[in-house]
Amino acid sequence: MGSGQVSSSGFEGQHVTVAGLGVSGISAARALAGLGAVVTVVDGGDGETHRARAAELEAAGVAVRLGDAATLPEGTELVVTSPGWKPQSPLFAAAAAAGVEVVGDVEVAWRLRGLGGRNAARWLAVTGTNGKTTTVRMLASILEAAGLRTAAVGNIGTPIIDVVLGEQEYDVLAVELSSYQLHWAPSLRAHSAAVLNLAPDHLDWHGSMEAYAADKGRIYEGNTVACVYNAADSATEDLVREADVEEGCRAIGFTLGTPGPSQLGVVDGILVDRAFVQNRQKNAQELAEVADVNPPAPHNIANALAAAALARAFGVEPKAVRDGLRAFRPDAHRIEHVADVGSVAYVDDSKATNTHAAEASLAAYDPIVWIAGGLAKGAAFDELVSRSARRLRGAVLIGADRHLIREALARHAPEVPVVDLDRTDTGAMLAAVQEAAALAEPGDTVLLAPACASMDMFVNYNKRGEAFAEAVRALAAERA
Ligand code: UMA
Repeated sequence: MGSGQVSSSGFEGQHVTVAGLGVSGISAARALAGLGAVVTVVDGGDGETHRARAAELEAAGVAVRLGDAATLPEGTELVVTSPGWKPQSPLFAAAAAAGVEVVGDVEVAWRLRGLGGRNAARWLAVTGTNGKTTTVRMLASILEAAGLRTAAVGNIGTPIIDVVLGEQEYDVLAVELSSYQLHWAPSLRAHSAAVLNLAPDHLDWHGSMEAYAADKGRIYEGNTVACVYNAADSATEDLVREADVEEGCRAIGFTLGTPGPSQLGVVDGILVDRAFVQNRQKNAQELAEVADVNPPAPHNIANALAAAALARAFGVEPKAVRDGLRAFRPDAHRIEHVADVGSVAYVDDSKATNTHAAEASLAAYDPIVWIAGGLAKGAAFDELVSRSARRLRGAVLIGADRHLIREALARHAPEVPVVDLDRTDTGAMLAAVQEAAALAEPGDTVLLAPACASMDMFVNYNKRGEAFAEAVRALAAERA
């Protein structure tokens, strides 16, 4: 960081409290201390990991207070929160009482953007209940294919402050934003943004579906070129209508059917653009073939169309859309075929952390032995279970909130055999796979699609997926 930046950031000498000692809190604390702020990090945790992280930050001149997430440090002038902290947290009530502003790390990144003349790259932003990580990665792949300097950042795991303040220069950023991050980023103004879909999720954090939708809708505020919505999900279009955008910014829909004017869609196996073409009443531009999308499942084609719309809004040529989609490789743990053991397929969709995502993967197989459960985050399971019931051979339930799924199964699929694993330790996955194998018949699919978050049993959904794959390998070895 050059001294020019330090003198112009506005943070020097400011007393900043950073809430959270996780990925975003560490990034924010380091960056703000580097800009001359007087930083204190607070965190409710006080375990070994927290202490190790605290020691590292303290060595970098940051004060850390563990084990108390409620008291506002004396003299705080600004609170920078990590996304996971609920708005009702006592720390924020204390901040409000003291007249202290609370913002998120994304807001800080937005305010620092272009500081010292660097990294004023425009942001193409993506949110939605499901598909955002895939879409952002597809978008980055397309932008790269167009020869642009870009990165996939944000909720995907790379703290955006690090990118904005980093040494590397970018032309444009593909930014994944969660509803939490959007809640705490009031002045964010993306070049263009997409809301992929809206289904109940994180209701414990937001308090209601309305509040969740309103936070998602913030992504469209101040867009300059395009607000991209899902034509099959009217709630996303409603959010565009409600947004206050720059003069001339357009609403662009994506659809798995034939696109109308100002839409991208699919005609005879071809992804076509009727939005960013001359005379869109009559013309359509071919972008890629459905077969270029990896994997070409319906929800993923929708993701590809949203990514293509954002890239086209940024001026990317059709050929780069095709090349970028072809070069894209999907994430691990997203409907990933792990192995066949006997004549049973084992599929890992650990990434299905909510009911909407689980429903998409349950729709893809028949018959299924379903491994589900974890942290429900305020969700209800009746719709998911009633829609999927006829495809279920059996269910194996794990995790803290498994009783909610068990009750929904009892209501809507009483004939489906259920194994309720009364344990939340990491080793429970091995037992779950064994139980699922016992229920499965030749030709079935054992599908890990938890419909819940993983943090009651695992560090994250990657670790949950890895535990599943390991258990499947153990099963294969046992049966070899
Ligand atoms: N903590 C408290 N009190 C609280 C809540 C948390 O003290 O009330 C502390 C915890 O002890 C922990 C820290 O805060 O030390 C964790 O903060 P965090 O939960 O905000 O997590 P980070 O490690 O900072 O990661 C966050 C995102 N996590 C969440 O939004 C929950 C990551 O998204 C993101 O990749 C990262 O910032 C970088 O931007 C993860 C996620 O699960 C992947 N996102 C949700 C999703 O995609 O559904 C929204």
